[in-house]
Formats: sequence, structure tokens, C-alpha cells
Amino acid sequence: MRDPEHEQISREKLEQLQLERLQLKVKEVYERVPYYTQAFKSRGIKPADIKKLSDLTKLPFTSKLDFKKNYPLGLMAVPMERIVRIHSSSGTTDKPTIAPYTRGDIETWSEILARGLATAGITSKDIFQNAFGYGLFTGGMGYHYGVERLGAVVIPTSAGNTKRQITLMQDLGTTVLGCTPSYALIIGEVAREMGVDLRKTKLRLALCGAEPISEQMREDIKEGLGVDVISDYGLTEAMGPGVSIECPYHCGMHIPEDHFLVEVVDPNTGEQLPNGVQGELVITSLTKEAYPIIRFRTRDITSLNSEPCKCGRTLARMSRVTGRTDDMLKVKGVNVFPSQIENVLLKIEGVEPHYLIVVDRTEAFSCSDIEILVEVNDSIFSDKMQTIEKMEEKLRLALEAVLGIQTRIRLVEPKTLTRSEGKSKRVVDRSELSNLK
Ligand code: DLL
Repeated sequence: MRDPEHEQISREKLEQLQLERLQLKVKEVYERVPYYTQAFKSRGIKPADIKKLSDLTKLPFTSKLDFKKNYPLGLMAVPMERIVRIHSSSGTTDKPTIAPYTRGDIETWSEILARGLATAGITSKDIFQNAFGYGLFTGGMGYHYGVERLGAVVIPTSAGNTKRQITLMQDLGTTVLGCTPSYALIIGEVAREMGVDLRKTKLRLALCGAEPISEQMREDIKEGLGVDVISDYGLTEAMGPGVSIECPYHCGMHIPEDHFLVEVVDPNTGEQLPNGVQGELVITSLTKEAYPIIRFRTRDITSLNSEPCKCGRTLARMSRVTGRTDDMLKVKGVNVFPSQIENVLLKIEGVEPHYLIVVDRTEAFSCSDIEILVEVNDSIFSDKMQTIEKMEEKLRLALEAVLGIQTRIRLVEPKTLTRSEGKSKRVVDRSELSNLK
């Protein structure tokens, strides 16, 4: 354990530390960030009102919309002279979230990630091929600094150029691969095409994050790469990767609660929910300098568990993110999460881990219909038309049993759907359907 003092802290001591840090942060943002001054004042809150940890609920939520309204750097709590780096979320359709860091933030982030890597069982003896994208995205540079801090070797391949990734893995003896789950699938697929058996290389672990990963997807990655898969979670607003990470027991992702105060709330009412109940994750940063966040609504759906873990760590764990409050679709009035669809599809023999949900939207979340394009393996396509029809019917029934609505299924041949080296897009509007080759 890299930092037992914090990783095995008692709940009582942790809550004391969190309260002290929260009081300081609240005072700081109140004094330095006009947005927070205003938001607190409009609720009649002063920093001195935060006397105990449960007073957190007196503070207003912050949302993505508040970041948008204060674009680019309106929520910054330090002068520009103190900033040494800026990252950004992808924001393809909307204004991105800009994330500035002080030197202190980079130090803290690197340490959080080094601690997280150690939690995952990675040591200074490892060779970490960093196939998270470098650049504005927080994944590449974030992990780069974390791996160096841990003292392991980092190979900064960034995402892309898959054949070279595989050759480097063989030649340099990569032991850990870091990338999105989508890219891990591609690497497995391309290795197979190249005739490379990754089981014969030194690769022993894949660290996958930045997008949802279902249990079945994890199995597919394990199968493709021949190694165990560790999940990690993070978001630009909170810092980037490192908000939580699994240990080798795979029973939730450990949260560095000395740096992040987390809550799970009912997405509709904003009420705090007890441990074990799924809701929206809300994060307050306790140590960030440049861009502190107060009760930031992540929109990610998860649950918390504060029981000590088998690995000996006492910090809370969050369950796999099963969806986002904003990726829920209302199809013919029924709530549908893309993750439910993935869970059904990938369990069926012959289905490849590549699918696309095409929606006919009537409003933002409401759709009159959905069609699901599903890649299946060669054997199904090389068979008779009847086999294809039977398979479509099988998928339709399996989905209907879980979703309670009828969907349209279209089987497509292997490698028809566009692959992603970063985060993959699983839901598209019919009008955007250029995704098919
Ligand atoms: O994806 C940071 C990151 C980089 C995390 C590398 C892990 C590894 P954003 O681009 O701001 O930041 O996207 C954040 O991605 O709110 C989730 O919806 C989703 N996400 C991130 N990690 C996971 C995960 C980075 N393990 C958004 N499971 C978050 C499910 C995830 N969703």
C-alpha cells in the first residue's frame, strides 16, 4: 500500500480530515470565485455555517451547465500566473469543460494516480504502455505523470497506430496497457489479425477507463488480450482519471476520499441516498487549487460502499457506472439505458462487442423507435438467410424480455461498424447514420 495512513484511515479520522478540508475550500471559493459567492448568498449560506460534515447538504449543487455558463475559466479560484497546464473535455457538440491546474494540482493528481496504480497492483517494476489519448484529453498526460511518479516505465504511445502498439508491446515487454475499453477491444482484434498471441507476451494487466464497461465487455477484453482488466473512473471537472480505481479483488472502485468528498443522490430530488442504493454521483473536491468543485453533479449512476475492502483499504468504493442520467432514452414512454442493451447483446453467442443504437428522436430524450445494429461473427453471415433471421429474432426477444418494448434489430457483418480508439459512440440519431461503412 503506497499511503497506508490515508488508505487505511478510520472513518472517524477521515471525516474529521474531510471536514477541515471542506471548511477551508468553502471559505476559499466563497472569497475568490464570484459564481460561488453568488450561489451561496442566494441560499443564505456563509462558510461559517459548515460546522459538521452533514452541513454539506446546505451547499448548492454545481452542474455542467454552470461550467458552460462560466466558460472558459469563470470558476477559477487562483490567478492565471499560478496555472501551469490546461486540459479540456472533448465537448464535440457543446462547449467543452476547461480544466486548469496549478503546480500543486499536478503534484496532487500525480500522487493520487500513483496511489491508484498501486491499488491496481502496478509496481515500479512495470512497463506501462499508455494508449490513452495525449493532448487536451486528461487520460494520456494524467496517467503519464502518475506512472512516472510511481517509478514504473511509461511508454507514451497515445491512442492509435494499433499495429505499432502491438509491435512495441512485444519488443519492449509491456506489462500493463492503459486505454479505453473500446480501444482494448481493437488492440485484441488487430493482434489476432496480425497472428500475434498476446498471451505469449509479458502483458499482464489492462487498465481501462474513461467510458462504461459492462461485465460482458470486460470478459471480451480479457479474452482478446489474455489478461485481467482493472477499471478506473474519472472526469475532467474533478481532475481527470484517478477519481476511483479497482484493486485486484474487483469489488468496486476505491475513491481517494481524502481528496474527494462523494455523495450519491436521487437524480430527481437531489436527496442523499444511503450506501448501496444507486443514484447520481456528486463530487466535492477537497484539495484542488485551481478549479475546486462543490457538489458537482456528475450525471453518472453508481452506488457507494464504505465497508473496508478485502485488500485492507478502508476508503469507500463505488460500483461500476451503469449509465448516465442523461443517456437514458425514453422509447415509446419506457426508460431504456444503453447499458441494459449492451448487457443483453453481449451475452449471446455469436454477437461481437460492437453495436450501434440508432434512435428516431421526437424530443431530447424521447424516441419513437430504436433500431440496433449488431455485429455478429462470420459464421452467422456465412450461413443461410434463415440463420440470420433466427438470430435477429433471438436478439429481439431477449431485449424485449429485459426492456419491455420491441426493438428493431439489424445484423451487420464483422467490421462494419466504425471502431473507436478513444471513447466510442453507442447511440446516434438516424440523421447521423454515416457511421456505417
Ligand atoms: O474520461 C477521464 C478519464 C481518463 C477517466 C482516463 C479514466 C481514464 P471526461 O472525458 O471528462 O474524463 O469524461 C468523463 O466519462 O463522467 C463518465 O460518464 C465517463 N467515464 C469515465 N470513466 C468511466 C468508467 C475522463 N470507468 C465521463 N466507467 C464520466 C464508466 C466512465 N464511465
